[in-house]
Amino acid sequence: MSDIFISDLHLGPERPELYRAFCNFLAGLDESVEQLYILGDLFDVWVGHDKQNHFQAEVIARLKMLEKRRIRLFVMRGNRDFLYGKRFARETGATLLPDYYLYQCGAHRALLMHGDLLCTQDTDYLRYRAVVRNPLLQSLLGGLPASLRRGIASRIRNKSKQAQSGKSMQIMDITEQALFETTQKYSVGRVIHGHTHRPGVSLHKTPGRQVERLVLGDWGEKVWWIVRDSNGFSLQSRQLSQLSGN
Ligand code: LP5
Ligand code: MN
Repeated sequence: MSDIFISDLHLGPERPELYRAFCNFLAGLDESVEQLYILGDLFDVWVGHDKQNHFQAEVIARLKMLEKRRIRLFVMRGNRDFLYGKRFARETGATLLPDYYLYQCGAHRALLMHGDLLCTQDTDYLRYRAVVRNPLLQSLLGGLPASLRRGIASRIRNKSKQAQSGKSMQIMDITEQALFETTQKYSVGRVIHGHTHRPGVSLHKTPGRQVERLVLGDWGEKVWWIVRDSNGFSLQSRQLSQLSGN
């Protein structure tokens, strides 16, 4: 039996090859797969439900199909799609996960996160995050027509692009201090996250403790996923073209 973890697919109607890879990836999950975890940024931008957006409905329908195959779906919010709520959960059949979630299967344990909260040097982003995650602001924005919500999202994207051009790669990466503090709090020696788009497996050591970090890559040139089976966790990838049929 196995569980699969993916993140940062950044699906959108302007990237049909990603959507095809996503459909083929889901279709290719074999019978050993019991649970699929999506750790944020499934969509490139999610501004809430949008009737005009047929792409949203297609992705939701694909996810819902997992139910019939008895694959349980868990979805975490990312920084591009933090507005998921009960309706998204109902329509996809997913369980929405909190920002920190302790995954456990027998002796296999890992703290699941999107990854942005570990980037503690990116203080501008964390300030912005606290504003847009405010439930009151979200319910106000949620009441706006979808076209307005799309407009706000695109302004935030532009501001973010500008801001990022002035930030170093180091500022936009996780800090070991946050990694050690967070894993200590959850008494866990392994973290799985995405967000940084810097896939890899690394071991971080501090006196008396060590933490394994598995970072999922974003879907682009390659498709990334982690498998947890009886052998433990392993990060895997394939060329996008092999899955998208291009
Ligand atoms: O994702 P990535 O890698 O491009 O960048 C992130 C951080 N940026 C963001 C912003 C997203 O790119 C855009 C999100 C759009 C979703 C919109 C949904 C909301 C719609 C609302 C309508 C209902 O997350 C970037 C990090 C980077 O990761 C690396 O970790 O650095 O952070 C920034 O660049 C943020 C800037 O530092 C500050 C941006 C200020 C924006 C101010 C607008 C405030 C308006 C709030 C009220 C609507
Ligand atoms: Mn992200």
